[in-house]
Amino acid sequence: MTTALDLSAAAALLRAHARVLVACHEAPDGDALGSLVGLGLSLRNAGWDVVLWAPGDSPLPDDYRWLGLDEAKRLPPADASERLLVTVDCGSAERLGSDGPATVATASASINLDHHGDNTCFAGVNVVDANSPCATILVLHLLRALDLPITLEVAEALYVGIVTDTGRFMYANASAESHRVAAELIELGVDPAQIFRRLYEGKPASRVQLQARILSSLELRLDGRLAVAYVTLADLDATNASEADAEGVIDALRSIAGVEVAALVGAPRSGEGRVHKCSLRSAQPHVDVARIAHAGGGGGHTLAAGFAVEGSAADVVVLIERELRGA
Ligand SMILES: [Mn+2]
Repeated sequence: MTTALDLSAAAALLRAHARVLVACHEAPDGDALGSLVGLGLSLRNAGWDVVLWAPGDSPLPDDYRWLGLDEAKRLPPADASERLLVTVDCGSAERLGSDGPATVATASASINLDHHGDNTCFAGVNVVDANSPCATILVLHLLRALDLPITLEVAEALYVGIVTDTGRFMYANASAESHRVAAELIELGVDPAQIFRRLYEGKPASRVQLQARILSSLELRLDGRLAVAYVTLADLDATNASEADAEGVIDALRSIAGVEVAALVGAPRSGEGRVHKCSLRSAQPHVDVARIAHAGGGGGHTLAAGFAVEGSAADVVVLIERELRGA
């Protein structure tokens, strides 16, 4: 497991660079976007010239729009090579998408701020702590190292990363530190009930309709150790929902008695041919889903990981079953 906590080197590098490019991983979640906005806003408030980069071409999730995502670029800016690149919640240069490796290689300097155990330490300075519940807590440590004020907007963005990555303080990573930092952010003005409403309430009916269809595809395999469900293009068309609306279904799969691994197999996106993506969650402390994801060429955390394979949905299941049988 990777631990490389070079916070003071990261702070020194930021002090030496007036122009910064902050980037998160493709298909970003709440922690990635909370880190992106929290760090970006805070640096800008203190006078840095900041560009936000959220790589990819599918729309950013509506749940997090209120963070102020409209300014985020989807492609690296033309002057990327002249900026200090700071990546957040991103385990490898490849997770920044197809422009990732070249952008990392040509950046004037780089900082990698992350909590994935399989982080490749791809940057010049790596602040990687696999024991951190989320990336936004590492962002907070960096802001403190720089002695920057935490405004309410920044505090809300950081809080989002904690809430989403700890499964609303229910997963094994919901440590004392996650609660302590949450309490600090609440003292700075964050209203947990308001954040809950923004993240989880007032959603379109199409989301629940999509989730109902996905749940109806549930299969229990390997004597109930593996719960699999599928998102198909027909589901997305019939409900007029997006793939991101499937988020949360996997928690229903992992809640089933006897299940060790929950798997949600995604529909291939247009232009991706037969590439099937798969999200994995561990339902038992001793089951490491990152190991399964690595076997499929992906990565992630012990309890939450993912991979993609060129092949059918059935090929995805074959791979998981093979790894789980060997476990
Ligand atoms: Mn994260």
